[in-house]
Formats: sequence, C-alpha cells, structure tokens
Amino acid sequence: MVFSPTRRTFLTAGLVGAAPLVLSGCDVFGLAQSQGVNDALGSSEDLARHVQRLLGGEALAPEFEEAEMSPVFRTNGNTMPADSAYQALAQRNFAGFSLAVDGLVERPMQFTLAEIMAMPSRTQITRHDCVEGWSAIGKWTGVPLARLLDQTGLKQDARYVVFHCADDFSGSKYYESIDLDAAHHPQTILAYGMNDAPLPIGHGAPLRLRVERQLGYKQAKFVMRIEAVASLDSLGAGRGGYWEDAIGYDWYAGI
Ligand SMILES: Nc1nc2c(c(=O)[nH]1)N[C@H]1C(S)=C(S)[C@@H](COP(=O)(O)O)O[C@H]1N2
Ligand SMILES: [Mo]
Repeated sequence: MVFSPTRRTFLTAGLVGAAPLVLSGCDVFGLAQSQGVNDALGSSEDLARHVQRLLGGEALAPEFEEAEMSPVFRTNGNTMPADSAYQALAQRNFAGFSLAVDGLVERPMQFTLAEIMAMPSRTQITRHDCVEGWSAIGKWTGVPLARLLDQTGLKQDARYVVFHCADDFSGSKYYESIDLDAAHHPQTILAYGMNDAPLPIGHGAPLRLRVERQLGYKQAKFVMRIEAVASLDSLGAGRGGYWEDAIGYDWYAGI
C-alpha cells in the first residue's frame, strides 16, 4: 500500500479540489483565449494528471469477466468516415491499409495491418465511459502502442502522441492526443478486435485507440496516422483534441 487513507483523503480534498477552481476562475473573467489563461488551464490539467498518477500510479483500469460484457455496445460519434480513400480501403477489407507513425520518432514507419496483427497482442475487457452519460463493457484486442513506439523510437523532445483519424465533422478531421505516460501504459492498445471479432467499422476499423483510464472521446477511432510531437500548440486550436477544441472538453479526461 502506498498511501494511508488519511493521506489519500488529504490529497484528494486539497489538490483535486483546487483544479476546478482555477478553471472556473478563468471562465468567469472570459479570458479563455489569453495566453495567461492557457497557462493556467495547462497547469490545472497538469495538476489533475499528476494527482491521478500520485493516487493511482501506473494502476490498471478495472478489467471485467466475460459474463459482465454488455450485450449491446452502442456506437457514438462518426460511424463511417466520408473520406473516399478510407471507403476504398474499407471495400477491400483494409487489405491496402497501413498506419503511419512519424513526427518526433527516430525511424518513421508504416505498419500494414498484417504486421500489426503479427505483433504481440493484448486483450482486455474494460468499461467505456462516454461523457454524454452512457457506459458499456467490451472486450478489446490489439497491439500495445508501446510496442509500435519501441520500433520507431522517440526523439528526446517528444512529449505527446497525436492520433489522426479518417473521419471528420463538417470538414474538420477528428484527432486526439495523449501524453507519453498514457502512451506507454500497458492497457493502451490500438485495437483491431472487439468482442472476439474483427473491429466493426462503426467502432473504428481498422484500428482504434483504447486508453482505458480516460473518457470515451479519447478513444480515437479510424486511426490512420500517429504523430509524436513536442507540444500540442499547433494541433487544431491547441487544446489537444477535436472535442477539446470544439467545445472545451478536458484534455486529460481521467476517470
Ligand atoms: N475518429 C473518431 N473517434 C471517436 C469519435 C468520433 O466521432 N470519431 N467519437 C468518440 C466518442 S465521443 C466516443 S464515446 C467513442 C465511441 O466509441 P464507439 O463508437 O466504439 O462506441 O469514440 C470516440 N472516438
Ligand atoms: Mo463520447
């Protein structure tokens, strides 16, 4: 055991409680675009992230039994990218697909689906929590993201991993990002299987991210390219993800 209950209570009350205060203070003054507030937002999110690490360390998200799997796992968000290149790949059952891993890596690489499926895999039964208020338990099979990053290597200045997706909302492609701790977490996988079957298109075929200690919108579907970056500033509006930029969802989104 790492912390006594007293210490845990203290940390939770003292630190987790502090982060929303910083945020609402920013909103009250309507300064959301100013640099100072971006710094404040950054540090409060950093704080929430560090507190989760402090309390849970590299803890695993809960895993469930087969009997606990949801009979229906609904889809959400986009269920079929409009992109014609994606649709051409889908028609060939993704035979011509390859995943690009580039940016601040030592060796930019392309991985075919066959190569990815030949790598060591992980299967996990986890609960997906959507911020809109629904959850579902499903079984995911895929390659640990850490195995791909082992192959490409990361440059010293890499701090985040960005997922570029095939689908869009009104012409803006979906994207998400996670930090390197989440990227190397053992339950962070690029899933190609769901519930003992190939990942359906509606759930993000051919590859979708599972980053199990974070909310549903972080679980990027239709991942075409992974990019290692030093900063999220030049990605979209700079908040690290499609919904973060569009409607201000939290970037870290820990659960
Ligand atoms: N590319 C992409 N990824 C996405 C979305 C999306 O619309 N496009 N929606 C997100 C949201 S809000 C949720 S809750 C989950 C839904 O995953 P599911 O369709 O497998 O249930 O995917 C997330 N990842
Ligand atoms: Mo969601």
